[in-house]
Amino acid sequence: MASVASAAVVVPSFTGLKASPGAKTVPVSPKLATAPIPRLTVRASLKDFGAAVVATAATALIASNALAIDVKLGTDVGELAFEPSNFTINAGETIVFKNNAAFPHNIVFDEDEVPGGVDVSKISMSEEALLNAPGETFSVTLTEKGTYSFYCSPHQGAGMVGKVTVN
Ligand SMILES: [Cu+2]
Repeated sequence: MASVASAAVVVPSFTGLKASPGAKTVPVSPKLATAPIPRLTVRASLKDFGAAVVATAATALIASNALAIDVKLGTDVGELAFEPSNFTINAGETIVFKNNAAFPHNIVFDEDEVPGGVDVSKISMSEEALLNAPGETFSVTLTEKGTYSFYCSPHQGAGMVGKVTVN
């Protein structure tokens, strides 16, 4: 199972979190219409609130999986690499690849370096597809035990490759 989600799209899918973003901003602003400066303050804090909801939703997404590991696409210092690039997970665990720096990136599993019987087209992005936006993610759940190699097609030549062992 694999899915692509941008940070902007994740929240609306959380129908359980209806307390989210803009909904509460409308009732608040009119009450403070006569006090311009505090209103600016309130708006700023509501904006922060929205960001907090997004973060909570993202956490809920991860928590809803039995187990998950986050892999950064591009290191914090901007290197063209997966971080971590060599790691171990348990069968059924989800890998969440997240755009971090130096994007666009993508994730393609090497058909010659996955456990027998695994269809790489079902766990990979296409060679041409790219994660362009900051924070955009690609998630994949691996169920077959063994070693898998993957790469970022635009940056494979620059060494943006990785390996995951599923136990
Ligand atoms: Cu890349």
